[in-house]
Amino acid sequence: MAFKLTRRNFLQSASLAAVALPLSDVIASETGIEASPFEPKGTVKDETVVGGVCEMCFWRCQLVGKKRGDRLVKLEGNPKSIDNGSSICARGNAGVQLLYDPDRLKYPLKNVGERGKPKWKRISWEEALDECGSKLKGIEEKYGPQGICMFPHGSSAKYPMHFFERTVGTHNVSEASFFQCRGIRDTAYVATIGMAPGEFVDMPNAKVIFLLGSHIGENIHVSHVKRYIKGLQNGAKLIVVDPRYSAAAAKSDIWVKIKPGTDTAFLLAIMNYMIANDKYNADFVEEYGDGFDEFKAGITDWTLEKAAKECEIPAEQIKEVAELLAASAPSVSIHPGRHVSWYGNDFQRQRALACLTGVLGAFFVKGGWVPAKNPKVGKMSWAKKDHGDEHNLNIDEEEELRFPFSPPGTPTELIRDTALSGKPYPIKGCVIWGQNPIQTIPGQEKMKDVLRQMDFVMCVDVMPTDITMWADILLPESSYLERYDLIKTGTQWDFADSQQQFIAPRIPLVEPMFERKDQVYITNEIAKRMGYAKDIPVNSNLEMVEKNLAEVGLSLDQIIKEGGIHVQKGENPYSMPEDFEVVFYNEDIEDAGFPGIPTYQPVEQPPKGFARLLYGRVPVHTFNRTQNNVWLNKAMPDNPVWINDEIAKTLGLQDGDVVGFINQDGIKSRTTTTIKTTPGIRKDSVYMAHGYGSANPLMSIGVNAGVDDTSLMSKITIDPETGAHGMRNNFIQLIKDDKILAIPASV
Ligand SMILES: Nc1nc2c(c(=O)[nH]1)N[C@H]1C(S)=C(S)[C@@H](COP(=O)(O)OP(=O)(O)OC[C@H]3O[C@@H](n4cnc5c(=O)[nH]c(N)nc54)[C@H](O)[C@@H]3O)O[C@H]1N2
Ligand SMILES: Nc1nc2c(c(=O)[nH]1)N[C@H]1C(S)=C(S)[C@@H](COP(=O)(O)OP(=O)(O)OC[C@H]3O[C@@H](n4cnc5c(=O)[nH]c(N)nc54)[C@H](O)[C@@H]3O)O[C@H]1N2
Ligand code: SF4
Ligand SMILES: [Mo]
Repeated sequence: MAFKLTRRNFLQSASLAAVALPLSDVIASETGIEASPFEPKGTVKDETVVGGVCEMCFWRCQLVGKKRGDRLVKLEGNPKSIDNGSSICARGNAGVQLLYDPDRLKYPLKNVGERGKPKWKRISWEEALDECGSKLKGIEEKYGPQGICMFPHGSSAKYPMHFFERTVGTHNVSEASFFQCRGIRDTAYVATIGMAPGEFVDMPNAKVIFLLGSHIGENIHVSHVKRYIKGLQNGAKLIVVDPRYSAAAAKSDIWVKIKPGTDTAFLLAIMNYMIANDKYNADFVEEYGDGFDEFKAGITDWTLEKAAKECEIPAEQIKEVAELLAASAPSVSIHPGRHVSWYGNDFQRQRALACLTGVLGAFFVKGGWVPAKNPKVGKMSWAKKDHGDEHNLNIDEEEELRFPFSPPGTPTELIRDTALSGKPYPIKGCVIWGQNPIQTIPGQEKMKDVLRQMDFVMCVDVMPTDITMWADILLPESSYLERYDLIKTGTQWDFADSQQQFIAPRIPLVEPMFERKDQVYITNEIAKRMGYAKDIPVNSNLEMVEKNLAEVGLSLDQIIKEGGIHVQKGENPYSMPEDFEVVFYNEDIEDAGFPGIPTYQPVEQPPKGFARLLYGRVPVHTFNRTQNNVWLNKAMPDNPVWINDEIAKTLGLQDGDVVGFINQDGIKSRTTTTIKTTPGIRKDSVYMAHGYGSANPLMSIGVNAGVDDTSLMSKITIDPETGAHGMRNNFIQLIKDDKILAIPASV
């Protein structure tokens, strides 16, 4: 989609000019439109305000704001930060445009049309909260607390999530960050080393950085990218395993162009080769390994040749990778990954990654996996009550866990299936807070059916994204630049021997505009109306932050004096806990009915004429949430689909051709995008950036820009150990000029 200068775009770009010129002058002189509500009041002077914490993604870089009068004109990294420092990414920068986006939610709205085809009526907060409180209470009384489900994500969703889970007492809470993102990684590492791994790899000190499907550079978390770049500058070799020539692959020493879904076979062959040739870290395994003999015996099948055939890569390359890792051990950063909900065979792959780190002895050593030791702060929230497990959908009639290695919460699919079948009980109320389950969870039509059968749906958001079209009541939250909020804690980005720690509460940089409210206000008002006034733990976001700081002897005043971030001495990150062990063969996993040794499970292959749909991040967007941001839209207005150049040639396709898609179930994309032909992707797959193709006309910039990858994911795959989604088992054909183009198997 080419950039067009509409009035809307003009106003947005005019606000860029406002950095130099008061906005009212720009608007008045060039358009004759009345002055903006954001016009600075009083005497205009420039100032820098501290205490901002970014939430354009979930990494929470620390910010300062440049203000002219009341208006925020620029965001920068907080120079006091020992995390992101003065750097922020393109999305962080563009936070100013989220703040002043004219399409942002401003007032409580009631849907007087249909779910999915809303007609909005502006209502008062009083009416909106009364409606939410009475509807949710009604559902709780009729069906029990389990009749309410919740889809939360992000910092502001924690407080309401605790209310519904701990106080009201529903188990039916499903966080996107677990069930469609990193939950599998966390529980697989817990089953192997007893803790979740974060992305704690000491890349600055690594001799080798090993990335399996993590495309750092396109996926951007500032301090993480800094670590990675520092490692490369310090001479680390880079191994990238990816079916696509990603930004990371472009920097790599070895690019393993693996067949999608076969990574576990690759990892097992590396380990088998190292063990068979005595190239593994026997001392480490001897001291910290558990079940190593069973593991060793269980993977002997995985010769280089067998894996080479399965993964469609040269045996020589697997050997080269194994040799390089072995020669550089233990200073190797085996990245644990982050978005790992791929194929439904992911728990086993994540276990294999953890075992590979163990075989190399790369835990708690320079250049290896080294967990950050973050400072403690208070965690003021709703008190935990015991509601029993009777209605926990993850526990079956025999009192066994259906998904024994599920991350916290209830697997999304259990909630959706229960809502649709009414068995074992109805789910009739839905609270959505900072998540966009329409574009986040495979099975978009299923999600719509789930929402259709609800008695009540409420949604708290900042933008009119697609999920908001499904709400009965839609509440506008103040953005991360307008509210006090959770405290970001962390450690120095570069893993120095004695890491410093930091504590950075989110402090608003501007007052909330229009009628937007924050999460403590909204949750408390609903809680009061549901009869839970006596359980309310704090009265405002500010009080929550103050109390959490007070628990560690700090105050907001002090932190502001210190420049928005409190820095203190940290601990040596390389010290290993006393009882640390790497469980290579895990009996508990076997007792639960799954392979106790990491095991490769092949995935379904594309049917004839189809290619596998792969997706991922782009540097300038965060999923769908930034799609309406005028700066970011200009940077990447749609999501061109990557297709192998030889395949493209046989189909007569060229760069820039406009195409739509149809998937294996006959589902067509609603919108189109352009073609990007490249040798940098396998012939059996196509790739597109996730998050595009919004359907909500209220997003005047993002609507219909590019294609929504989730809309093409009608096949639902579940990882059997965790209950999390596998999302890369859908297959597509292209549609050009109304003709379906079958993808040749080979050319
Ligand atoms: N097809 C596909 N699906 C995916 C992925 C993928 O790559 N492809 N990635 C997966 C991963 S890794 C993740 S982490 C998840 C992310 O899944 P989501 O969390 O659903 O991601 P977003 O699209 O950012 O949607 C978040 C919603 O929160 C709103 N929001 C933003 N800021 C605020 C705020 O301050 N307050 C409130 N109340 N709302 C706010 C946004 O406007 C948006 O509607 O998606 C997963 N699903
Ligand atoms: N700019 C930006 N940065 C972000 C985010 C964002 O939205 N925007 N989101 C953040 C979040 S919440 C997360 S979880 C992370 C996610 O970041 P990552 O964990 O890096 O996940 P994806 O972006 O899904 O990565 C997709 C990569 O996996 C490759 N791939 C596909 N199939 C296979 C396979 O079978 N095997 C292998 N080895 N590789 C495969 C794809 O080609 C692609 O390069 O990014 C974070 N950083
Ligand atoms: S990585 Fe970018 S978007 Fe994410 S918190 Fe940092 S500056 Fe914000
Ligand atoms: Mo994620």
